[in-house]
Amino acid sequence: MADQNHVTPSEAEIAVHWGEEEYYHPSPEFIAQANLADRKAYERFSLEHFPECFKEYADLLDWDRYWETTLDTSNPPFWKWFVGGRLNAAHNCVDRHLPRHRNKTAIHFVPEPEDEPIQHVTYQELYLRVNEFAALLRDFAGVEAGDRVTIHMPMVAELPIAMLACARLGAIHSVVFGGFSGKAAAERMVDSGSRVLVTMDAYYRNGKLLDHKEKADVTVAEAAKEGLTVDKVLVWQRHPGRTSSPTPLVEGRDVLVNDLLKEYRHRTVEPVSMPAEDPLFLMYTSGSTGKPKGAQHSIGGYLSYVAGTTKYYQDLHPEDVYWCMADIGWITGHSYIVYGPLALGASTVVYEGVPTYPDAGRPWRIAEELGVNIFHTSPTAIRGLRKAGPEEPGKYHYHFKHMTTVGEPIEPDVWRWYYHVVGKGEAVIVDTWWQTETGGFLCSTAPALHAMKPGSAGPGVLGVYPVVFDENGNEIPAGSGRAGYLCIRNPWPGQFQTIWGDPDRYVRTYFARFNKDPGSQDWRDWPYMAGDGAMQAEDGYIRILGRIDDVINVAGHRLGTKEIENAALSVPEVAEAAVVAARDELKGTVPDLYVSLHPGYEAGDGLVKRISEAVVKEISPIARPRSIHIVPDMPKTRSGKIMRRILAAISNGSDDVGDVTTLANPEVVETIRAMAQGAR
Ligand code: 6R9
Repeated sequence: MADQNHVTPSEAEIAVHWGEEEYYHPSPEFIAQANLADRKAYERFSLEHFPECFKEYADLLDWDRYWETTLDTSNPPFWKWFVGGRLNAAHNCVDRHLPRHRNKTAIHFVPEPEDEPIQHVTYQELYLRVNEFAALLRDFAGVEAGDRVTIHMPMVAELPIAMLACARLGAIHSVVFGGFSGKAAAERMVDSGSRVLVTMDAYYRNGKLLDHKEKADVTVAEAAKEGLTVDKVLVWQRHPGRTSSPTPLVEGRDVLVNDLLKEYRHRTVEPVSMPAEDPLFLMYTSGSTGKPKGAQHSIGGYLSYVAGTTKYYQDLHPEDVYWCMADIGWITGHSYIVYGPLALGASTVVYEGVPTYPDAGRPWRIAEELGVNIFHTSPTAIRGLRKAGPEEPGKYHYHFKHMTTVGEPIEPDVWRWYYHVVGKGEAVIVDTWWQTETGGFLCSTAPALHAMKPGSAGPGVLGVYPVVFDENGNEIPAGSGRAGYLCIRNPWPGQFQTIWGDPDRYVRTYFARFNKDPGSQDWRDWPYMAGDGAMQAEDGYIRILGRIDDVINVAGHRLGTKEIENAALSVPEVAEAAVVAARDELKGTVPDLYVSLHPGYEAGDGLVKRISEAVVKEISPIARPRSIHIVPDMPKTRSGKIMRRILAAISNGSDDVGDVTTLANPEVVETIRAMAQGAR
């Protein structure tokens, strides 16, 4: 068995091999202080005790009114958790900590120019600032419970402040990743019907001050084209009192938050007591169509789940300094920078910029300066830091007890560098598998209970039961060496409630395929299909193989191939576009774009550049294709479907493109291969 917790100090630092498998063990020091050190917890959370076991997570929160029904399954698969309960998320993340933690830092904000001082926002200050902004949102922008508020902001302390202010009012925030284009923000605003945009004038990244306000103007104009009027644009200033964006304010619509806030000084707003099942936020993510979907998360279930998983899997204690180096614009940041740590009254780090600027020592300097002891990041960041400064961590005096990797599969070699060099052999690692839709971790080792295995996420977390199905819905037994569709047998409180405005798509995408009986009210008949391929080893650990749908994971960011293709198709010459995932040393996978042109057009006149710019404008620089190949024709089946499998093989330098005999135009394959592989 993998999960032995009897370790000797000498074993703690070295890999132990069990047959083919490589295991690492937590140190006795870590085990001695861990929040989850008793194996019996897994018995408490067994399916026999489901769903009542999740009361333990909900009891981590303050409830205005306790719930009557732990799980309501009467309208499958729209599960309802903690029904009848009432609470407020901002109260739970801020107010309730004041008696004991008033002067403790809630948020360490680390600005990008390293000479700008770090801001330590205490719980008291957070309380004041959240209240003031909530008062402004309510009294100036007219925001009420249930309204959607779009927040398109960079990584600054004002971002969680804006989120918590919405939560205080019972409004639903929809945070759009700061690096997304104005147009991408507009699409999300229109879908959610939100009339208020919270933004910032500018921010720093890679040594440059980027104008962010200009994106807001694009957002409002694009939203108007779709019939949505944005009433208010609330513009925070990165440097209060001095304008850092050349883009002017629009009279009557835009307002400088920092100025207006002076009118709301010391104003307090009662936290609105909300039903547990009301939405806390929407988080848009990519799926297999061109339209991003708004994953809707509840207040009670979500907050309970992130509090519980932060406590047990991040092993967060009140005295820890915790840094999750993700962006709050992604689900990881929502759950494990903002809501999880703040619900537990811990200190969380929000940093501006990138890990490798001005050099690859930056994260380790921050860790040293703040005394960070729990560190959380992605394989892409680890690969980048290893490449840019393999010896850097050793130069700094920080000590991590715990580290996380999330967002994409991590290569065992990269894992070992993380363990030995970043963690200095002292820190446990959890490889946490989960998704925007799942709210919190689903598969991970329990850091003090299970041995770590490089490249594998681990077993299901407390109360979560993964299963791998084959094409026909038969369970693939653990240890069989066969891959299949990763699913979860049971609901859990962090699970999203629906896709905003599209409940049918929610059922179709995640439940229809392996549902046994559409009329059943038994949750056992409704496994959740994650969209990832996976293998389960004999020890129960899950190894994630990657997406099985039309989603590409670029540096941990989910991008829909259709979204990129649609952007390419906005260029008039482009007739057809196909995007495939190409392996990349740093980012895991990157998009490669193949396009064919309308008759009469030819490549030239900077066409490749225009296509590339269209993708950046419609989505974001992270979606920019690695290469764009203008091909004479796409490989197609006789029914006219583009064979992306063949293009993917070509992009990945494979000599074997598989069977092409069923193609309508097999001869084009060699032409494309010569063009694409010749180009590199
Ligand atoms: C949290 C987050 C979800 C997709 C998911 C999977 C991949 C996430 C992973 C992982 C291997 C891990 N993924 N964690 N793959 N190992 N530990 O990343 O959410 O942005 O929605 O992406 O990311 O493919 O389906 P999201």
